[in-house]
Amino acid sequence: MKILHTSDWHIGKQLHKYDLAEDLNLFFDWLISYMKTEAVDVLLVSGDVFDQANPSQAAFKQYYDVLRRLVQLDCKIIITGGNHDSPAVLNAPKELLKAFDITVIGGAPEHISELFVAVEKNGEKLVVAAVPFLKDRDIRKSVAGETYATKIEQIKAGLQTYFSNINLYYQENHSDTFFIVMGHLFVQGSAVSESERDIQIGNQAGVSAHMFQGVPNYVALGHIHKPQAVSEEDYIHYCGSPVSLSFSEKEDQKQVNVLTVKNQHVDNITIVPIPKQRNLLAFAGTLEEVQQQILSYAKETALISLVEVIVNEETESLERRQAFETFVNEQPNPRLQIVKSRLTFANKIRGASEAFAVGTDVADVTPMQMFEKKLELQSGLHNTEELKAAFRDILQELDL
Ligand SMILES: [Mn+2]
Repeated sequence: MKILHTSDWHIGKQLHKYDLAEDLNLFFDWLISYMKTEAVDVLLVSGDVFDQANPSQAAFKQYYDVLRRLVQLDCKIIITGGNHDSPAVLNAPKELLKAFDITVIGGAPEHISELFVAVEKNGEKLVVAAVPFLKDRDIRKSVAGETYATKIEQIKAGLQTYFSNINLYYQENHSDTFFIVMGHLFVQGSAVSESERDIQIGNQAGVSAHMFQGVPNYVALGHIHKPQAVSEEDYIHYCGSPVSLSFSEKEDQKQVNVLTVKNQHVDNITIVPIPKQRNLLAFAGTLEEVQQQILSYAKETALISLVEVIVNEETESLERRQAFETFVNEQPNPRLQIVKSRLTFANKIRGASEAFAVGTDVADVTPMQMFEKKLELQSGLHNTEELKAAFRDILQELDL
């Protein structure tokens, strides 16, 4: 039996207002042809199907289009909700999709027994615990007046209990059957990228890989966009997002994981690289240097390259600002599009520091100004521009 593990499709995603629907369409074409050729029996989608809790009509259309094509493959499909998904939105067509052998688990159900999906194909059996993203209330009893540290501890303990109950339920009801656990969470030891939105109080709520106790034969995780096996535990895998969703993922080789099960054992785990259809690039330097890089860029991919431009100039001047604006708006290379640009000056006329006088009301200060102020006060930082860029991305992700 062949099981294909993918996650973090983020249908509807825009990269700095540039729609990535085409990237996903090409991935779906590739996925379907791969599944057909390799006769994949089970498809697991481990959360973040949509980018937004309330997807656009175009995003729904893309979702149903790909499901319609997948249904023709005679393949069991299991889809779980991620932190970006609204459980209610994902669950709305659940009963209808059941008729097409698609199981959807949008959010944590009343009882964990409802997470278990038994699959039988070609004389081989397996059971999947299709665990979606777990919200605080699914795993933690809120206590008034609790401190930050204890909240994190509670979430960690809650997750551990939840997953050990999953193991327990499996051992009591399905033991000896090949066992896969799906999950959408941060497991410690994994490297993150800019585009994972951490709802569970940042990465500090990450749990240890030991939590799975070696019980499942394979753990199919979503949430982290950079594909990776978790620490030493080679049965726990993030397959990553199928396309690059942020500039921090520009170097990633995207993949799907294909698990072959024979006689109730893992026969092999194949990492299948997804062909890259678009390059994401960052060009940095003075305006002249960046112009040069952009004009000489000649790589050809199916989709035009998306570029982040970071220009650092010596002394602030209106003329430099205008030259920058003009270049960004009118850059002539048809192989790329600038979707994100920033101009900074080593010598500012008026720095962020002057934006704050003593007694400034916090309501008058933007989060970005606050962050810049914090950086100013922090001595010995060498990567402030990078930090600012990362912070700007976070603000954008959160729509602040
Ligand atoms: Mn995601």
